[in-house]
Amino acid sequence: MDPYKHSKIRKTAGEGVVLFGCLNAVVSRRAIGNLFLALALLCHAGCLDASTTRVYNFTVKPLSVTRVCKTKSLVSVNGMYPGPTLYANEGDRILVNVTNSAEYNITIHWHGVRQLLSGWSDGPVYVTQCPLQTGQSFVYNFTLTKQSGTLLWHAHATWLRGTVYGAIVIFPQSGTSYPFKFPYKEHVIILGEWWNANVEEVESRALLSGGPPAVPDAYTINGWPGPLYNCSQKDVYVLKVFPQKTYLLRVINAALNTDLFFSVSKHNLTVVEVDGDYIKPYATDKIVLAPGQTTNVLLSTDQPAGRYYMWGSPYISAQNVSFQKTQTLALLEYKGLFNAAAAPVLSAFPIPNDTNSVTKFSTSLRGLADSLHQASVPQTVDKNLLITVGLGVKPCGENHICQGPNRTKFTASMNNVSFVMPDIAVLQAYFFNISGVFTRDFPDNPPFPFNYTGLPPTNQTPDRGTKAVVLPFNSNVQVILQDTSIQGTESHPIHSHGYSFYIVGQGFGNYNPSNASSFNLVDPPKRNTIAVPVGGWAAIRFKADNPGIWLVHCHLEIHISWGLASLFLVPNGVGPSQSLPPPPPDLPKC
Ligand SMILES: *[C@@H]1O[C@H](CO)[C@@H](O)[C@H](O)[C@H]1NC(C)=O
Ligand SMILES: *[C@@H]1O[C@H](CO)[C@@H](O)[C@H](O)[C@H]1NC(C)=O
Ligand SMILES: *[C@@H]1O[C@H](CO)[C@@H](O)[C@H](O)[C@H]1NC(C)=O
Ligand SMILES: *[C@@H]1O[C@H](CO)[C@@H](O)[C@H](O)[C@H]1NC(C)=O
Ligand SMILES: *[C@@H]1O[C@H](CO)[C@@H](O)[C@H](O)[C@H]1NC(C)=O
Ligand SMILES: *[C@@H]1O[C@H](CO)[C@@H](O)[C@H](O)[C@H]1NC(C)=O
Ligand SMILES: *[C@@H]1O[C@H](CO)[C@@H](O)[C@H](O)[C@H]1NC(C)=O
Ligand SMILES: *[C@@H]1O[C@H](CO)[C@@H](O)[C@H](O)[C@H]1NC(C)=O
Ligand SMILES: *[C@@H]1O[C@H](CO)[C@@H](O)[C@H](O)[C@H]1NC(C)=O
Ligand SMILES: *[C@@H]1O[C@H](CO)[C@@H](O)[C@H](O)[C@H]1NC(C)=O
Ligand SMILES: *[C@@H]1O[C@H](CO)[C@@H](O)[C@H](O)[C@H]1NC(C)=O
Ligand SMILES: *[C@@H]1O[C@H](CO)[C@@H](O)[C@H](O)[C@H]1NC(C)=O
Ligand SMILES: [Cu+2]
Repeated sequence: MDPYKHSKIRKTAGEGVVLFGCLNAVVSRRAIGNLFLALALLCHAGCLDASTTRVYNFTVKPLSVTRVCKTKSLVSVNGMYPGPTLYANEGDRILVNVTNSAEYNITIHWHGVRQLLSGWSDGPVYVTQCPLQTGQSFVYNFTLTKQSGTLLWHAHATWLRGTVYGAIVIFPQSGTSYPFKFPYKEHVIILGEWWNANVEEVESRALLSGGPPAVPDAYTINGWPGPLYNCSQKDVYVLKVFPQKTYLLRVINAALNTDLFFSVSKHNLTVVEVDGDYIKPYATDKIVLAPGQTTNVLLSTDQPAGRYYMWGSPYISAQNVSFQKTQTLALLEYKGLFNAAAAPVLSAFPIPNDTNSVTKFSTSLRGLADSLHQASVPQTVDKNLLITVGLGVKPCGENHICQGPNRTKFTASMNNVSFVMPDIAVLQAYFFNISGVFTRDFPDNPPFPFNYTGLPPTNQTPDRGTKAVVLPFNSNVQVILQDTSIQGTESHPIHSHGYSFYIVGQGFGNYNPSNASSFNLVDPPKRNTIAVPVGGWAAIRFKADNPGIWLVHCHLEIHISWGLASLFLVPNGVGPSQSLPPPPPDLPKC
């Protein structure tokens, strides 16, 4: 089917694609004059037709793009940057035929999709599948079970997700609606990074030198950097709005290595959903998203007619690191009379290390947890893990010029194990009993306890391996994620594949078992990516009801390159409804 058939799309010069959103018949009647009225009438309670399978073709191919005075060829999907949006209703099956017509090995990950019993379609390279090599196709096949809101898809091989990314928009199940005021229109806002260099080279140069990676040349909103950058006066995403309406913005952070604040000058944002799960409405002047996080906000166009800048600004939690200190701007432009010669309104940016704002935001989120959207927070724990997340160093090796600390190379680890990417997919090794690819001895606790956020240990070189921790089927799992001060504390956005989890607690310093008494087991937010507080900890809980091999990793791309990753192995339960089926016949081979 045509992915946009039942959505209202407008193309504007220099703007890419704007979704005119999820209108139901009632709303659209008020929008008489809307060119798309006829289409809107087709969509009653949901936005899409009643079919329950949605088919997409993704062709991965080069695209020539010019930004900030630089023209380059980047890897795209279907010649779009950002890539196409996937639209579906909750409960639908999605089939995406991905064909690789680029020169790189690639996979696509459907970030935040639970992949219940469909682990073969998850996407992380050499974890659930071997890559699609040039010329190969693979049909990703999964359902969107009990999730609605905004997620994203992105490449999951090397650093290709720097340009290969797009939104996943999941409307409420047919016949149901949002648990908040029905928006007049809705739009996808994807924050990203632009690199003048080829992102693959940025990665390989960093890994060769062992030092920190180059910083991006710009941040972007829907692929556009905005007027603060050179050659970019016209490269601005423009969102035109009517006054006195409520808009739903689906905000996504697709940056490789940067947490970003997002705000709309002079407007409050009411957060209603994060990472594909509803939360209690929370009003704020700015939101913050780590890479991989998504946030739906309502925006009321209640200010005087005019032009207001929306912006993305970096949140940098690590000390003494270089970063891109600029901001990406986009325009919110009211329909109506105003002085078009006046400069658009621009509110003040936060300081880059504004951890106070980040803490206020993240600790204010509460799961919706009403009678229709009940929370199922595990009240008891069967499997308890304490996992340190942090950096480290490794020896330079001979004949190298190493640019890490003290002429070493940077590395990173979880529980002192730096993840080694195998060359056969772990899920295949698991399913077909191929030995020598991974082991099941990832430790439940740090092997040598130390003052994690105090003075770092002198030996900062972790162990290496492809190690999984086994989570018994249907067990209630609690993981305390603990930042370390090794090579500096930093907020690591930890993402789990195959599971969303409840964030039951967080704090600064070292986790203390007495902290469990103040966990929120009533209405915690549910996410797939938790930004562990810098120099602190976060506690997450979930039920291990999805058999398979699941990558859990830092979503700062340089950190996963350095090994900040591990594997959850969840064995089958009883019978086919609790077991991972065999791989699809077209799964790429190594
Ligand atoms: C996908 O591509 C196939 C050809 O490979 C074509 O027959 C089909 O119509 C396309 N489907 C969509 C939804 O574009
Ligand atoms: C996927 O798309 C490719 C390229 O168009 C095509 O050759 C292949 O037959 C398609 N696969 C399926 C299952 O439709
Ligand atoms: C998708 O997966 C479902 C469930 O395993 C299966 O029944 C169906 O045949 C698959 N569809 C395609 C096109 O592979
Ligand atoms: C614009 O270009 C100048 C000259 O090359 C450079 O010094 C400056 O950093 C650039 N500004 C941005 C925001 O990239
Ligand atoms: C935004 O919210 C704050 C706190 O609730 C309030 O003081 C302020 O007036 C609001 N601003 C706008 C523009 O609504
Ligand atoms: C933020 O950075 C500035 C400049 O480096 C520093 O002076 C300040 O103490 C930092 N603030 C916090 C909250 O870390
Ligand atoms: C570099 O090595 C010296 C001497 O061993 C040590 O004191 C210092 O902390 C090291 N620096 C870093 C950044 O690891
Ligand atoms: C793998 O080993 C398990 C346990 O020994 C066995 O039940 C299963 O059939 C084996 N799978 C394959 C594909 O050989
Ligand atoms: C850990 O280090 C911090 C920071 O130096 C210090 O305040 C704290 O007392 C130390 N904790 C223990 C148990 O030594
Ligand atoms: C990490 O593992 C290495 C290798 O076994 C060991 O030398 C080092 O002391 C360990 N460090 C910590 C903090 O556990
Ligand atoms: C965690 O427990 C420690 C020790 O009792 C306490 O100092 C700290 O405030 C607690 N943190 C949170 C977030 O509850
Ligand atoms: C592409 O993938 C194949 C199969 O895993 C592998 O043999 C090959 O080395 C990969 N190529 C590159 C450039 O990584
Ligand atoms: Cu990290």
